Amino acid sequence: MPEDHGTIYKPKFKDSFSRVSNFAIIESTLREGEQFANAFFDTETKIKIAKALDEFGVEYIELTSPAASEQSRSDCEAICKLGLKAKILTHVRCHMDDARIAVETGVDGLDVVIGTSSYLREFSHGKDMEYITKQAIEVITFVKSKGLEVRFSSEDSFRSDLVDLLNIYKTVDRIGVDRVGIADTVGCADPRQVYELVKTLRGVVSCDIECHFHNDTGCAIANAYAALEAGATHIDTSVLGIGERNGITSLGGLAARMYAADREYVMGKYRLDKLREIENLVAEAVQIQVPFNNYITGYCAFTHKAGIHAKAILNNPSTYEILKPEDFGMSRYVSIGHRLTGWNAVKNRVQQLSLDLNDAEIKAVTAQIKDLADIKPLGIEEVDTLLRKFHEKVVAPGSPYRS
Ligand code: HCA
Ligand code: CU
Repeated sequence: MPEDHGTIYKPKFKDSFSRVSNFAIIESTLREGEQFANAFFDTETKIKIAKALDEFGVEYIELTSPAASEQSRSDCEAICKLGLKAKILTHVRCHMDDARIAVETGVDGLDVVIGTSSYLREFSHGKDMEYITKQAIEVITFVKSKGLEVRFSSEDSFRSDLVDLLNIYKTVDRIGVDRVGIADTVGCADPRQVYELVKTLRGVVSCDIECHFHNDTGCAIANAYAALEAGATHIDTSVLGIGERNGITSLGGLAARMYAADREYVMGKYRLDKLREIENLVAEAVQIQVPFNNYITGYCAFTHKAGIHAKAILNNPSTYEILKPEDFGMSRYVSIGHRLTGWNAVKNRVQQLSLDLNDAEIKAVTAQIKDLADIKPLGIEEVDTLLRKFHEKVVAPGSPYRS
């Protein structure tokens, strides 16, 4: 077992559902998210997003490199001055020029990255492993000498040579790096590969392990979970998953996944009820809609439709809900104006409207709803009107329904 260097790696194999406890979020909306096609964050928007993420409780906020542009540098300084609880990191190339600029901004740490895959070595920076290792040592030693936290990560880790990777991680661990990072830059990895790589790495380094997953093939959340199961300690996220191409692990998706694994731990750490507000803020800033099927906040995330589901949900929501909507400041909706509806769901609406109908009458009006909904679905107002009219007829003197 790696020794504890005062980092957050503290394995707790209580049971199969709490193996993943003890993780931190490195929220990268203001770095990876800036690489999203639509993104342009002015200073005010960056500050609003940083404050909202801080309120949510993310442990780290990662910012675009101050070497990227003059505005990026001054925005980075401005965010450092906000006095947030979250630690502020900036993401820089593994290069002394960038590191020198970054350490002067007031950040708590640097996330340093360099490409180690054969593609990147050949088509991007053109450097060999010996050169990369030398440069990594120089940059890490420099950042540590300034008293700042430093992470070293390899871009495109899953297409890098395993021996090269483990060697460089061992070296940087030995010289006191705080975290090593694995990045699935192209979104090619699957959960099993992730588990194996992180498990292997866990056996050779004693520092924390950060993971970064792109979502090109839809595995970004599952990969993050597999990484935590294998001993990773930090996961990179962005709000709504925005990032390069189709993005990375989303903050809300990771929150949902981790909540399902250990609700108390996740609720104790994060203000889950703030998620919707943060997502709306970012969606508006980058001019997109929150997707209909988004984790937790998608418009139908807590809508139950089929009669059988509705009946069980009304008896006990856990029957068909792994996430409790109220924990996220959301509410459940039982949809009844359609051909799949059932009388139990209609009965619930009748009770909400305080209409006096018995079970036989509710079954009769349910049949009417189904007949009409076979032609077109009904909105809730239409259903309510129908229920009220039915009720009027039922209670009218001489009604055939009640004798
Ligand atoms: C990129 C860089 C990065 C870096 C990830 C990391 C990636 O290609 O834009 O620092 O861990 O996906 O490799 O976002
Ligand atoms: Cu990335």
